[in-house]
Amino acid sequence: MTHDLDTLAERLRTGDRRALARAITLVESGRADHRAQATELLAKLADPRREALRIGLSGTPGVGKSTFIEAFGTRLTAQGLRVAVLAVDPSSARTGGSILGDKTRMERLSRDPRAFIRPSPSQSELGGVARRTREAVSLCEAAGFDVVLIETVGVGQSETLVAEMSDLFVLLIAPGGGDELQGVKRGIMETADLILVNKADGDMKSAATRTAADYAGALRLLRKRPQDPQGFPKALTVSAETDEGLDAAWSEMQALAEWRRAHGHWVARRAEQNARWFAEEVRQGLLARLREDPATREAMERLSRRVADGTLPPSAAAAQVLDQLPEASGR
Ligand SMILES: Nc1nc2c(ncn2[C@@H]2O[C@H](COP(=O)(O)OP(=O)(O)O)[C@@H](O)[C@H]2O)c(=O)[nH]1
Ligand SMILES: [Mg+2]
Repeated sequence: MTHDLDTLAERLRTGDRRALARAITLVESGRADHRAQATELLAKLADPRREALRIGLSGTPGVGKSTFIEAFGTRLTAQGLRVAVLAVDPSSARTGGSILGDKTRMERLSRDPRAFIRPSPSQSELGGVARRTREAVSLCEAAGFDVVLIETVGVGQSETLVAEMSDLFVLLIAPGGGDELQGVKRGIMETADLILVNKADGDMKSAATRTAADYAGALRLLRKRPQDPQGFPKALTVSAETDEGLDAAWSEMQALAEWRRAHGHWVARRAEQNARWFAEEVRQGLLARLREDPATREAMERLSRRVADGTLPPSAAAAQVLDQLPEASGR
């Protein structure tokens, strides 16, 4: 298999999309032998010189994410850039429908030789989705993609998760009637680098312009972040249908990315993200070992009954489990 992995790594480095798809399937697999291969493959491919602009994109269903990615992605590939699209949708196992919709809305991009689109796997556990997605991002970078768009629906933790693995975080908003600011959680406003009010066309154009002005006002009230130049975060109008504002949005993204590179924020942010993933991998690995250890499992089952009936506090039960573990160096 090592030989196969070498071949896969080599093909992937040339930008071969089938090799990339195979590699992502490997990192998505729940099988232990696949996990070991995935880890080996990622180590083989590690190359800090291959770096894409990672753009996180979030927005509620129907706001136009798929339409935006199709239009925006196509503009980027027309400039010669290679664009990968990954989706994070922890609910896709339940709904299933969003992928079907995406396939028709991203028809042009999915046929574009400079693009690669990977729908969310039918996996519901957020922890698994996080690992799979950040590893898929690394694979896209190793394959030489210039831009990686990471799309998520604006529900629950998936939004935070995507923001934490992106260089830039873009929030897509629909034009509204004035009370729409309340619909966006403050935490998400604080993570956004760019707010794009989509559907700024036809009847909705003036509403979109007002909404963008409202958001621009709200953004000015937020605490200034060290990773932002003057004027950021920004709120702009776009239309994924007429392409209006898409070039301006791309210019803003590039300007922000360049400023952050020049001022050390880019490197610092990536280093911090890597450190966090490393700690998370160790944490997950330890938990997996605990789950696999028969004595620990037996103790947890036994104690959980007493915790459940209230005869033992959870903290005391946990202390008993931890106390019976071998010393860290004892393995
Ligand atoms: N007028 C207008 N409609 C749009 C625009 N972008 C998306 N839509 C429409 O909004 C609906 C939802 O779009 P979709 O891309 O599937 O949204 P998603 O659920 O966020 O991926 C579709 O009917 C699109 O045609 C836009 O810029 N202008
Ligand atoms: Mg969609």
